[in-house]
Amino acid sequence: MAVERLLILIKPDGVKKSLTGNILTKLSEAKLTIIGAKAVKVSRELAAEHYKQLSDKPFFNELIDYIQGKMYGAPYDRVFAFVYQGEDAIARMRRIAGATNPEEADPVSIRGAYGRITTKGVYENVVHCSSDTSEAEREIKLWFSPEELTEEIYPTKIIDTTIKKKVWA
Ligand code: IDP
Ligand code: MG
Repeated sequence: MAVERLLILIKPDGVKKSLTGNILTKLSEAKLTIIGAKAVKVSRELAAEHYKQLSDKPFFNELIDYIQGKMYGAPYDRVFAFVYQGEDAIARMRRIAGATNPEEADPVSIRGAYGRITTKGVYENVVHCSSDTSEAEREIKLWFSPEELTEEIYPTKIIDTTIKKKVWA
């Protein structure tokens, strides 16, 4: 079995419901290593890029609002993003997360225990979990820069930039 990495997001409904601790405890059953972690205010561009394979779905606009936490407002309009690494990581984490539809998810999984379907029909299922290695690589590179991870899991390169950068005043 191979070492894999994946992106986990605690979605804004998980943040709003104060489930961060419960979710991390449940995920820790998989005995994986966290190699990146941060809080993110999700821009519309990031949301649309993350879910680009679902752009033709009837629920796409609601899904983008949901991952941005639009309906919750501050201070819940954010996600907590993690990169986990370990043996067979993707299947193990998806088992703990549960099925996409929270009503069909195993009741002891995260989505089964804490998810719901909104009156607008959005599956508020508390966590995002990459579904295969290529999706995981795309998502990790989208959400994290190389220096935000404790391991160099993909090839990197050094470039010269003249980009303005915000630093502490
Ligand atoms: P996944 O999150 O289990 O990988 P995907 O099919 O990649 O499931 O869908 C991404 C997200 O879009 C889901 O987690 C859920 O929030 C939402 N979603 C997926 N399918 C539906 C649907 O049929 N109705 C409403 N929301 C959905
Ligand atoms: Mg998916």
